[in-house]
Amino acid sequence: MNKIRKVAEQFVSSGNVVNVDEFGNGNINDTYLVHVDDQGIENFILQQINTYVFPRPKLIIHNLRTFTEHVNQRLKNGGFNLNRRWDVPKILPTRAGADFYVDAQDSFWRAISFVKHSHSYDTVQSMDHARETGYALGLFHNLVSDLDSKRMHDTLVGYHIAPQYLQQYDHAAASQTRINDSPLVRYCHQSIRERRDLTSILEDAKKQGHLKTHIIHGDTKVNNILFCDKTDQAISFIDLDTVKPGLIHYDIGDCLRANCNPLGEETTDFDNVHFETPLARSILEGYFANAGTFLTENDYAFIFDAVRLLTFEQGLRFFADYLAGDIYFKVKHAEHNLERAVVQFKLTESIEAQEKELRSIIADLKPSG
Ligand code: GN1
Ligand code: MG
Repeated sequence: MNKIRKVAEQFVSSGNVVNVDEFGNGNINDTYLVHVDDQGIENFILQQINTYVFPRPKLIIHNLRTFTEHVNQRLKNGGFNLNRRWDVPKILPTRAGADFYVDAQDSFWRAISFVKHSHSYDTVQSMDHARETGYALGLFHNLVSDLDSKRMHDTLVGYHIAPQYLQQYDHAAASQTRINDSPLVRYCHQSIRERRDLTSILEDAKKQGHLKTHIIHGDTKVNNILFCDKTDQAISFIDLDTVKPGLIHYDIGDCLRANCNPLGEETTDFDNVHFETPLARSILEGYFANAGTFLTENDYAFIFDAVRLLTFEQGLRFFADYLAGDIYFKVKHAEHNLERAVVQFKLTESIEAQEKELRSIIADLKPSG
């Protein structure tokens, strides 16, 4: 922690760093909460960007600047009648006035402000909470719906492009880095075999012009949303490294995948993994309240496919990483990515079993006219 404290000091112009604590449970970057002793200087978030995953971290900083300026402008002039706080974390400069710090080992660090009087949850707590979660995503999409995609870089090439994950899986399976023929491994291969044909559904729709590129968040788990300590309303969306051009369906699908799974991504109680459709209804209700103004007929038509695909994709990503020897996601033990993959494939089965209900919820909530 001494080394990290030294890095933290680079972002403090007055006062001392008194403590640095590990923060959150991200699978990619290392995140810390830095406590500073000077009154008037707020505690802040320090992150070491994983440059294996994000090989061009300066693009993240560029996007963050463009995004923040745009959103703050929209909040000022956009005619929003929000009746709530909505905060965007700020990039904090180093003592030298830069947006990031590169240490002697060439590691890339950046600091962002901590949104005051807020808290987050790892799982959705109630129907109201689910509605707030959807509301936050809808507001996020709304605020960037007029941000020109060309002004934002691709910080993570191939992210959420499901056919590319399928290729990576095929490659990892063929290279046989990890030889294991357990029932769980066979189950994963089988799950992929049965669904390979659906992998390109969103990319095909994009190519055919049915779905258009927007600015997306990229990682819409509920623990990336901050809630107000006083009102418990959603007040900020954090983890902005993957804010970049993409399909809003990646976000909607991923939001339902991540947040309608009460047992969570890390469970090993595989037989009880299920998709909680009533939560999906509440999330979509909240989402449509803010997104109704820019969604098209085709956008609605592909929502079910997105939920199924993004869940299958996450299984594919975990399993391909397992087969490749755990090079992308952080793991706590040798079978961790395999177990995570099984959870996602079980969740995919549960989504497929409820296709009719889900489609009718979407049709039901869709504004008529
Ligand atoms: C990664 O590190 P974290 O938890 O913010 C991943 C997401 C996955 C998620 C699964 C850049 O996000 O795509 O959905 O793990 N982020 C990246 O928990 O790959
Ligand atoms: Mg993330």
